[in-house]
Amino acid sequence: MRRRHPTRRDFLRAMGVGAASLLLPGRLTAAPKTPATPGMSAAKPNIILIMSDDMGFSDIGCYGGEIATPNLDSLAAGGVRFTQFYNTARCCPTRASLLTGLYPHQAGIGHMMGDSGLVGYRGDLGKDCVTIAEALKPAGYSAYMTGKWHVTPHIKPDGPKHNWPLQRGFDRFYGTIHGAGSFFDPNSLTRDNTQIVPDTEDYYYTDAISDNAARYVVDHKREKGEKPFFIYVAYTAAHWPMHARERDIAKYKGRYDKGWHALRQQRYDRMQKMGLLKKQWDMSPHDSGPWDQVSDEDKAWHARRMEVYAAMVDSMDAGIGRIIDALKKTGAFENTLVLFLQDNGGCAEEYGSRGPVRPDPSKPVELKPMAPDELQTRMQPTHTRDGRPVRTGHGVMPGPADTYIGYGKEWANASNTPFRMYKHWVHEGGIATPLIAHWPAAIRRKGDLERQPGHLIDLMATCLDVAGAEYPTEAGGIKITPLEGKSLVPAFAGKPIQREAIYWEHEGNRAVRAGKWKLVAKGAAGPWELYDMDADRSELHDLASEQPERAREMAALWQTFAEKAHFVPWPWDRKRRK
Ligand SMILES: [Ca+2]
Repeated sequence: MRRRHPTRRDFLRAMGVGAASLLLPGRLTAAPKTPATPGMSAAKPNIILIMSDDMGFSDIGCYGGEIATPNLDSLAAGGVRFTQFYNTARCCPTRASLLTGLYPHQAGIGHMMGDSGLVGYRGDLGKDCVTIAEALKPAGYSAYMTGKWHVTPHIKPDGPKHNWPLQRGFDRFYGTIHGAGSFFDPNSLTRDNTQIVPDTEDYYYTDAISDNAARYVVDHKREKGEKPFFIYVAYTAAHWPMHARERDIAKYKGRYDKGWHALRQQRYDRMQKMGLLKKQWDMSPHDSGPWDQVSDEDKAWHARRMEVYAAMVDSMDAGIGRIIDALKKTGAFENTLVLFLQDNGGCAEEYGSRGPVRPDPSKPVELKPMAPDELQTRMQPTHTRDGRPVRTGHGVMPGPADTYIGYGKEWANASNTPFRMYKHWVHEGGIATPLIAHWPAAIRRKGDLERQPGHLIDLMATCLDVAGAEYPTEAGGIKITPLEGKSLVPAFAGKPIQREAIYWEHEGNRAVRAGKWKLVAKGAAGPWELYDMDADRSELHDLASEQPERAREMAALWQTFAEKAHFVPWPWDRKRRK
């Protein structure tokens, strides 16, 4: 057949994209008004959306990790695990996309909280989008949130609050407006609209996020009875700093003494055994040096960094267990859809972990304890509330409140087993996340793996679908950008979701996935790489030079969408923009 100028339809068909998607508009403007799941209870389900921070694809137990996550594993055993779910590679854009069902740039947050003046990069949640909480309200839902917000630059206690959770559809909020901070004294800690200080002597943020979410479940039952609720639980575990309770760290003492290569191999083997990886998907090359060439002193330091990381995940899982207990205690467990995912891949940023120990231990400084009601305003505190200096630098043993460092590239490489790259990049190591879906009243599959690709944009569509809610076309007189995502409800039952493609842009890193093909590039000027994800999900065999026509067509597909969805113009190439 002569195909000198293939049409978009020809192209998508060649990509293996289903015919049904070609007949449907690419964007959903209204969800069905009645729940779409056969056999679903007449009562509207509750929804709990749980997300963790800066964790790799293989960290939790039911995705191959050695970290003890019995509660997540139990949700996985009673529900469905997606093997190809995707985030946007970074904290802010992921949260903007999750909350709105749009690509992050369409919600105004293509990058972080800075305003570049470009429409996709304003750094503050737009008025032409709605949050899941806002969209569910007309369907009778109460909405609560605990944890990390991070979709506005206005983090000061007395600054503008128009984009704080209570002004974006949530009835109650406990958490942080900013995106990172001490786990023992978080900056921008807020209850509803008021910034506060930690309320207990042995405060630990992960526990507070869990316990406030559990409290919302119990309070809701008492105050609202059988009416449905939506809770968004956004943990900061296991983002830097590596902060954990000593008793949790102790559980992992010695667990990482064989080093990062051994850990990657152990996880790879387990993932193969669990069926999460295809046999032909090789392990990506190590991004870390041989463990046996690390000095004994550094081995102890590195091992401790990973022990604390594991402890952070461990305590998050224990907290998820307490939220599940609250659901069971209030009789809500059966008809609650619980979703768990991660906001980006393992993080290779060496935050605070390079260079000499600071402040210089040989020059003691006098620091005053903080007043009991003094708000913490620093992401990285200079000192603990009781007046001890907060230390960074190579060799600082993390865990306690007076330390502030990351876990490092080598362990991030292990977190992302078997994939390449990290948080920031849109190769699989940056964007692949677990997605666990658990809902006893409606999901009949127990412990199954679901291999269809999905993306954060689908979470809004899924919530609307199960709630029988409609996506608005306008709000407050402003036209709302049409929804991008697809409901995952069919996929819960193993049925196909029709979609054309999934797109990424972050810091000039770009990708498009259509069917089994993925085109991906590093940086604004990096060349396109082409991968067959069925054969090579670790992205080790670039087919761009073997299949130049496919690469060109996919690049054109990306460009067309990038222009529509405000990925471009972008701030990464200022010369061209001028
Ligand atoms: Ca993150």
